[in-house]
Amino acid sequence: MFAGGTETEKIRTKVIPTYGMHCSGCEETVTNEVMKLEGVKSVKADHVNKTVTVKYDDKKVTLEQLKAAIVNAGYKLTE
Ligand SMILES: [Cu+2]
Repeated sequence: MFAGGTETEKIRTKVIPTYGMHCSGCEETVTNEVMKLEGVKSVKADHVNKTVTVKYDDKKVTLEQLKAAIVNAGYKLTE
């Protein structure tokens, strides 16, 4: 176990169902858009499973902002 982790930074992992991705190009588009947000640690878009998995610091960015970025990239959160 690492020492030195701070309690002020709280990393959450959220799997967001995302529709409209058809290829790795789409995954890249979504990833780039979500990565622009401050506090986002990593993004893994998966067009086969229709999910975007985001690791983020919930003190810096909200789930709503993550969802807005996905919509902004041109994809949908519901079928
Ligand atoms: Cu595509």
